[in-house]
Amino acid sequence: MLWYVVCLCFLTLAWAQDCQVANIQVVQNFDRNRYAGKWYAVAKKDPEGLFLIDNIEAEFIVAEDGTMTANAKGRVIILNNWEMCAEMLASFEETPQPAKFRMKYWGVAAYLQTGNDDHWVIDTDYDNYAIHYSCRLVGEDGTCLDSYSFIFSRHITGLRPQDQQAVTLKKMELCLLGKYRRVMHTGFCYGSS
Ligand code: RTL
Repeated sequence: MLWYVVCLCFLTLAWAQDCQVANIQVVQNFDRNRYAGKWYAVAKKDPEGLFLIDNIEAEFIVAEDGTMTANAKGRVIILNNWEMCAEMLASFEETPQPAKFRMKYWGVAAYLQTGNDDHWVIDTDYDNYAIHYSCRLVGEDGTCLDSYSFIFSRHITGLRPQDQQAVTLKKMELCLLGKYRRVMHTGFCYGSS
């Protein structure tokens, strides 16, 4: 009986983990008003190329008409050795699924990266943790060839122990378990607007 349950668990996991971008589950009945406010990145999985390094935080703002924007900052190194706090802005475009957005982003300074990425909210309890995912390139086999993902927390100190299990499960579903690195908060961006 025990073996049967164990096998069933593995089968369920294998099924949940087919790594097809089209099968990735996002938050049901996503409520952007509850998602609004400040989040600290406590872990991240990097995409190819230049990216935010650490001291990453984001604030999501929902206007009266419901449109969502964000500002974010984080330490970056550009031109090979110039370290700075990148201040970024973003606007979000809705899709038929409430937890899936298209995110247009750009830097407050013109020399910073601009882009247009998916912004999917995979899971959140709104008050403590949120799991973000973005696939930049889907391969011919339907799996993601270039993705990035943030684990956000409302608390700069990290995830609460009771949220860690849910987050690990989602990392697994995203086929990204073991690919995240902790995001340090050292005060590098303090004083930036
Ligand atoms: C996240 C939260 C919502 C707002 C924005 C986000 C992403 C920012 C990125 C910035 C990259 C900047 C670089 C600058 C160097 O030129 C998802 C955090 C805008 C991806 C690489």
